[in-house]
Amino acid sequence: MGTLSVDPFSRSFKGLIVWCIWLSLIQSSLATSHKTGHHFYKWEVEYMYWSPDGVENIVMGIDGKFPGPTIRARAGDTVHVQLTNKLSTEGVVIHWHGIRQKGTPWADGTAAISQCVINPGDTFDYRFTVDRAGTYFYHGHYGMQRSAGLYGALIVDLAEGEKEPFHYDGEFDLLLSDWWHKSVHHQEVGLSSQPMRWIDEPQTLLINGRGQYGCSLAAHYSKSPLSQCNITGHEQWAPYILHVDPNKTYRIRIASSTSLASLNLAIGNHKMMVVEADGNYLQPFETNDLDIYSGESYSVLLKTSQDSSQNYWISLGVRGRKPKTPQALTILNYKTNSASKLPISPPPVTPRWDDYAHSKAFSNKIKALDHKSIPKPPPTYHRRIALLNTQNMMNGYTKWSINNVSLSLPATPYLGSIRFGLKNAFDQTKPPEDFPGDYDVMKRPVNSNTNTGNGVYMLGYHSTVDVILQNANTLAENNSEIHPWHLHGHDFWVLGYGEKKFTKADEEKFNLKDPPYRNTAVIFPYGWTALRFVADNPGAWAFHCHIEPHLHMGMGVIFAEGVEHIAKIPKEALSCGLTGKRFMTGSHLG
Ligand SMILES: [Cu+2]
Repeated sequence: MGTLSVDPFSRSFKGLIVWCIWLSLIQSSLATSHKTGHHFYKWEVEYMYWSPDGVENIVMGIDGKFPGPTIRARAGDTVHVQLTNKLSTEGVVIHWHGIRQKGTPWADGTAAISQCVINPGDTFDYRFTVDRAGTYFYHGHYGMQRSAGLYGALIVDLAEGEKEPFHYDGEFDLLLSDWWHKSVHHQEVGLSSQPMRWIDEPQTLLINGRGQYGCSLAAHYSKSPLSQCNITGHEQWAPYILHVDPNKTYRIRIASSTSLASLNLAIGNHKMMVVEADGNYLQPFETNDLDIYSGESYSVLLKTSQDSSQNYWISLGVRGRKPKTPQALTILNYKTNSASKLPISPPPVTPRWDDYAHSKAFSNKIKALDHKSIPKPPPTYHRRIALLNTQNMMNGYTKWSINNVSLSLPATPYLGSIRFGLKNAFDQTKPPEDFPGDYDVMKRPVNSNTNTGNGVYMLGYHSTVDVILQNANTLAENNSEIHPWHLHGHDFWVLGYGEKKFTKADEEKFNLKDPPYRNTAVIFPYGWTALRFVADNPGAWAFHCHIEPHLHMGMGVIFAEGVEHIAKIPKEALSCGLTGKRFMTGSHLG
């Protein structure tokens, strides 16, 4: 852990040498084989006292850690997490974000979709293959447990003998999040009250679970009057420092698990080369600052080629919403200096929150690398689904809706109810494929009323599906918001972004040559985003806005395909709702 005063590299040098010799012996014995590994973790999820930003609060931790432990495996390995719920008063599940769960759709960790929640005291076994190298993370997917702090990093290295299309000497992993002092239960009750009480902006941005509320990070050097700002390096909220050697190349893996905030990261005096997004290689491009939305991950390469007699600020700020949250700061420490030496150049300034031209320019630079690991998009689609994103009212409650349906999850997980044909488990009417042609996306809804629903978009197995995500004005005049959409079980090609309402003519501008292959893509205010994917993964999959309060207020849909091809679903995944009742009466599920 990189903290102010502890140098991880010198902690146990002797032990390191012994370990290196041992490791090289093992590696030479494995050099000729391509053995896949098995990683077993026994985890307990519980609430615990923690001070993520210097203010004591409760967080949802794993095995006494916040954020949860990092999972590190190689492509092709099996990960087995035996998860026990120690929360006492609520259920839990964990979603492995970016892992496609081929052949194990019940391990996707989505409550009411792929499994029943794990009850207090119960244990559930997540077993899945990590089939592709990349930067991923995991997080709670029940209620708003991501906001409660249930997340951690999941890094998949290349299989033995494979090579990255770029070189680096060292690596850092940054998991970004946002933090509220108000408890997640308090936040949730506000969102589902009448009238709604919005959660407002986060108090603090966290880097690897560490932030400094009410401190300018620089302040602790100048003796701030606030006790939490006098950081020695051992506090739970001491910044995660990046200690680097001069003239090296570092890979910085960055993932955003924020509940709400769209972020921008910059490193003073240094440019970054962006090389990976959501587990897929990109055509490398250089940038001064990186936009990252909730649910996305990137790798950037950093050359430590600047004046090594100085340290530099790394800043993280909010985009897309009026900023009420201070920038998070940490330090890029050239090891030639003390980590506590204050940078002489000021922290990079986050681009203006509403400079969407800057955000769009960044998104449009993202192109897939021509690489054997990334498939090319099919030239045409079988089915196009247009999804209009609106904010609505329902009996005085505020909702988010897709084609005027606000998602309300059923009691029986879709995976079980579709597999076993339990028609009473969810709406059997097909959700709408489109929205009225005369809908004015630039204005507030004429009729703001909406309905809840939980129907499923049943997709033809192996069919190519296009999704047009259409943004619109919210309930407030002259307002439209950013929504990062995340697809479970698949990657999609991002064929393009556009302004205002999507028209047939926009199709001409689709990028079919080198579109990025990702699992999360943003829709900009008043804009549209076009995606294409192949429905080749049997299962029931969520497709939703990754802003947690938005999903909680209904901003998502369910896709399902090939469910009849799914082998035996573990009973423990389906021991609730109508599938659970079948177990109780002893009747077979199928
Ligand atoms: Cu949203």
